[in-house]
Amino acid sequence: KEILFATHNLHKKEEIQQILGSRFLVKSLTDYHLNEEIEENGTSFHENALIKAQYCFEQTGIPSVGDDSGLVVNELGGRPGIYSARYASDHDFQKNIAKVLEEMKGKTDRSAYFVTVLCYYTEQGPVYFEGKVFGNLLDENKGVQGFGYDPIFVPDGFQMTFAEMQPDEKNKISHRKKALDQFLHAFDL
Ligand code: ITT
Repeated sequence: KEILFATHNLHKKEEIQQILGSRFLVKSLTDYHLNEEIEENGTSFHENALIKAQYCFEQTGIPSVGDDSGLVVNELGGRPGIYSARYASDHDFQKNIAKVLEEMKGKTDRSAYFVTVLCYYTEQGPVYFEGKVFGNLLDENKGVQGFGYDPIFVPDGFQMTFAEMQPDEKNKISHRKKALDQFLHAFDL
């Protein structure tokens, strides 16, 4: 079963494919030759997920899923939040991590969460699913797996960062996994 995700992010696509398993074939915007940048000017994860999914549905006529995700840090008033992909520099993970670590210097409350909001867009309009995973931020990078802020995030109940876990371990407990599970349940997929 083919399923179209409105993303340009290959790391996301790979994670989604691994989470959904071989029953599904995950396609991205690139696979449909939609190489244009979509302007994500929404003011919430939900709005940005909608912008991506609706764009993709309108371009292809195929029911589409948008994934908008980010890291929400309590001490930073929720930042980087919806600006996670471009907090210091567009998709430069090391610079974005460095900015978060700089702002978190000396802070004792290091709690944060990752969130994924999925928007499934069909001719009937949008439906949303959300997954969160809570944890704490380190003060340095650890591990090389995953992407984005994974090297500084230790999920509750674990002693290692997402970037120190094997991909299948992260994908069992992640925000993206939780959101995708809800999506699958809702449509009995
Ligand atoms: P698309 O919009 O094309 O899907 P994007 O990378 O721009 O790709 P987002 O706007 O949702 O996606 O930005 C999410 C950013 O949050 C992403 O670039 C990472 O820096 C971070 N992020 C999202 N999920 C993550 C995860 O599972 N682990 C670590 N960082 C993550």
